Amino acid sequence: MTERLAASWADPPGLKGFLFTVDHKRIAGRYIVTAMAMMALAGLLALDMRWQLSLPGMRRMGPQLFNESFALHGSTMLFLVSVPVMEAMALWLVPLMLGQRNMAFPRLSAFSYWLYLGGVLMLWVPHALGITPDLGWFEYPPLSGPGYSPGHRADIWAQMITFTEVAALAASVNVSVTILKLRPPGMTLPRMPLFLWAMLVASLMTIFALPAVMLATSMLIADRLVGTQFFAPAAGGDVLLFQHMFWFFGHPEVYIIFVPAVGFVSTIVETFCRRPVFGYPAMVLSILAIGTLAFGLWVHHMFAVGLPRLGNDFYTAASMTIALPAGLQIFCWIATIAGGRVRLALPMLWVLAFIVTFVIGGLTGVMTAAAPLDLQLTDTYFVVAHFHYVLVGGAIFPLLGAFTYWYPKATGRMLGERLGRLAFAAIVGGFNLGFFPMHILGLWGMPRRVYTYGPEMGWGPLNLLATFGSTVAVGGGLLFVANALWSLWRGLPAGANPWGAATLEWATASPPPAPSFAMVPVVDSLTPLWPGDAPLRVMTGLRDDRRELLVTSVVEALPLYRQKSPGPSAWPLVAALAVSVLFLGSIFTPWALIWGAVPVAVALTFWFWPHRPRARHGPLAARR
Ligand SMILES: [Cu+2]
Repeated sequence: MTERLAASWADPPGLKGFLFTVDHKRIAGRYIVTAMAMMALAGLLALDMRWQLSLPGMRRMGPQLFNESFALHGSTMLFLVSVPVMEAMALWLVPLMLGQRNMAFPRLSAFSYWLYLGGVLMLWVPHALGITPDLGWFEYPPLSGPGYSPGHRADIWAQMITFTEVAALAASVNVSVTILKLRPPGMTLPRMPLFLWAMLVASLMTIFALPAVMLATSMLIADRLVGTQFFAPAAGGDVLLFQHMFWFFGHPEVYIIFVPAVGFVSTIVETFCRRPVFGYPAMVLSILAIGTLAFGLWVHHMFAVGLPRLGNDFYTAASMTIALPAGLQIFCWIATIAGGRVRLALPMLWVLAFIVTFVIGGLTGVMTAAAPLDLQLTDTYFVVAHFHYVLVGGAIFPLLGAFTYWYPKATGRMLGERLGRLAFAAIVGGFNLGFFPMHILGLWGMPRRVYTYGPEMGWGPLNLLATFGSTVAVGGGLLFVANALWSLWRGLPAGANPWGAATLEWATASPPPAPSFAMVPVVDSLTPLWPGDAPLRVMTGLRDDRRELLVTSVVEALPLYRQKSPGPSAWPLVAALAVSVLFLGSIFTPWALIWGAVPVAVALTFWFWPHRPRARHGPLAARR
């Protein structure tokens, strides 16, 4: 790597570099750390609630505090952890896996992070001040409307959504364009790693799903602030409209979280079985099928609201259909494992835990997809057990596996193996001990969202077991964090490719330098780094005295042109601050939309001010 190239991509030193950086690796790093910190807080909240429920008639938490705790836990996990952390993994990983030096829109990455941070502060600063949203993670009207929720708790929740969803939309646009336009020469669509397919589909799903919930929460704020009647039946509004819009986002959201996990699992399985994932075309098609079908089943969250019978039947059938592509993926992974030389390293253990746990969650999903059974199970602990199996087993376990797998690439050190196995055992064992009994509690009729229950119900022993399991799992989580911090300092040095993996991110040093790659690699197979393939070829021709990326064609990845890539900039941060002020102000006065738009417009004007490079090299720079 030339010194000139490194200098062109280096950030300014100190605070300026920290605030103005557009390096996808730095931005994604802080995105992941913030999301992991949120996950730790949400986990501790959950533990607090579990202790309250451990014995009948406990008095350590009152009903109001319990309401606030589960609302904060759910909102944090769904809006501030799951989707952001997947976007963040993509921000870090996608350019590296493409052999590229940055995202397609580097300043948009920075804007996305700062706005996400705004969403974190929007929920947790009021919590610290004692104004915590207390209506669950979906805040249905009329309960969240002006009549039943005075004050600003409901607005805080609704506007936190706007922050995080704008951030997620920005990241998704960025990720999908990067995958489509910045692939290295030779990486045609059929040679694209499954992780990139998964992130492409998840990003497109985000772009389709998220506007619905932003619109719903904005309408809720309008109902509360300026007296519109969108959700007020007395004035011709419709309360169910909110539920439809919410779940039109809410169901695909589950898959927006799960599909990236499919990418993690496929990557890890490939590396530790020493063979490409069995049935690549079937995998790609099933990812696409999930991405499409996920938009046709949201009503299964509303079976109990009294919709027409035929509607319920349709959504039952649609919900069961999506089990087919998901099942197909499970079989492809099992076939890969069965036919490969499996190495049970730590990331692979997480994958095995994922398969077992996710299959249990999928089966209970098929059960709740049946409208008649769902009428019995809805709002009981059975549903709590089901979605924790799906979300923790289907997304968090693969995420922790991915974290373990790419940790050496990001830090240059291996994650401690012994402590890692201990944390793994505690998390997976504790999780199953904690959540499996909830299926039975739900079948016995224990409702969700109760802060306590009487001894005569007979729910005490299983709740105690659930609390014990959750405590072990949270302890395992803390061990995982401790291991990550300890390994940063004491982990064994990792080379460029410690796992012997096949994808391009392992072709550069660990951790990757600021420009990531000295040259653009050229790919001629699915597994360019494995022996049996020709040594990696590279392309020359990008300038090293300024930031440039190679843009290629969408299907064939043929080189098209060189594109100037922007350097560090203050404007993403300023624009995010201006947007934050607008969002915050608009829960107090509608005028914030008008006056708040002025600083936003100023920031965006400077952001998009065209910079023509001055001709410094005579004919070369003047060339088009
Ligand atoms: Cu659903």
